[in-house]
Amino acid sequence: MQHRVSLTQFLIGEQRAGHVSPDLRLLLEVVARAVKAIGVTISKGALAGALGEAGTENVQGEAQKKLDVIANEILLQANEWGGHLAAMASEEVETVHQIPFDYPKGGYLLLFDPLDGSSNIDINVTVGTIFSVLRNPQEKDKDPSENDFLQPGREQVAAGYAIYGPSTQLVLTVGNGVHAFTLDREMGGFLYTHPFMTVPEDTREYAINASNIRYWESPVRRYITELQQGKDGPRGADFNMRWVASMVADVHRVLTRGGIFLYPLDEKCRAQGGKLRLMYEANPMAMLIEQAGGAATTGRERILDVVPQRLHQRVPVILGSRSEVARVTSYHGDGAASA
Ligand code: AHM
Ligand code: MG
Repeated sequence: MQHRVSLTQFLIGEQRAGHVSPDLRLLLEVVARAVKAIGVTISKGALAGALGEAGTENVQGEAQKKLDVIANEILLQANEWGGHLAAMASEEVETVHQIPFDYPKGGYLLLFDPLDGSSNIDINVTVGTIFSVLRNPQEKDKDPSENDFLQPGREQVAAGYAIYGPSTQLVLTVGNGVHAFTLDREMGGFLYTHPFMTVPEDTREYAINASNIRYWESPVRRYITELQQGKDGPRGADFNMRWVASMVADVHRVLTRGGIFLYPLDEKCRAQGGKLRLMYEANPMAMLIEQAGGAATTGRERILDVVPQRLHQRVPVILGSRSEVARVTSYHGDGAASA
């Protein structure tokens, strides 16, 4: 039997190399346990009575699925007691989730989208969990405020996602490359299967919700039109399109074989600033993509440099293979971005 390194062995190695502290290692192990539990519930589907609407709305006015609520509860409960966290923030929770007073507090802040792509749950298509870890800037005995979370993405000490697909994988960075682990369902543990994932510099594949074309700004319309013209157009090559509508699945494809993913600013989402959330969707994905050699921008600036104003702030997202991200970003600089 092939010997594989477990997630625990990998993290202990990272700790010995000085890339993670003991508390961060514990945090990541707890997140891994929580996503295993989420994955089990997802895989039971209708048998667990977990499909369908919860009948509630989250802070952003979106209808919650039962699994949104279940996944959120699993992550909150798993991370409350270990003493590694100062507080948490979630897509499904309006404000900061404080650690109950009977547990010790640690030095980290954890942010997550408990179940990304939840419109795909009921049709049995891949969904995921996205998370981001920041340092708590507060003194240890104080409850962190929303303000303490509002750090630019470049301050993240770890970021990752779990993808619940044909196999369940945990994809992780602690600032030393991107590493993926595959869940061994019989043994119940994550095993190290994809060291140092890299995004190829060039690509011939793009991902965008093309039904929004009439809302796009002119730089995006120009870029996508050129791709669609294929070898008869200015690019002189054919491009393929994929759109799963689960960011985790679309970004995982980009991390695995390259590509460019866009959820740009458009007229439909302009008032909100974008579609995807900065703190627990765009920032962790941008850190992963940059760590894998790709690039991530809003079209106007590097995502990891955006200074957050609100916990649930939204931003435009353009990420993936460097050469394509650079091209569409340069179109934004051509003076036509507001058209
Ligand atoms: P969610 O966190 O509420 O599931 O929303 C985010 C999702 C992303 O996973 C995906 O990229 C996008 O919304 C899909 O949007 P659309 O349905 O407009 O194509
Ligand atoms: Mg999401």
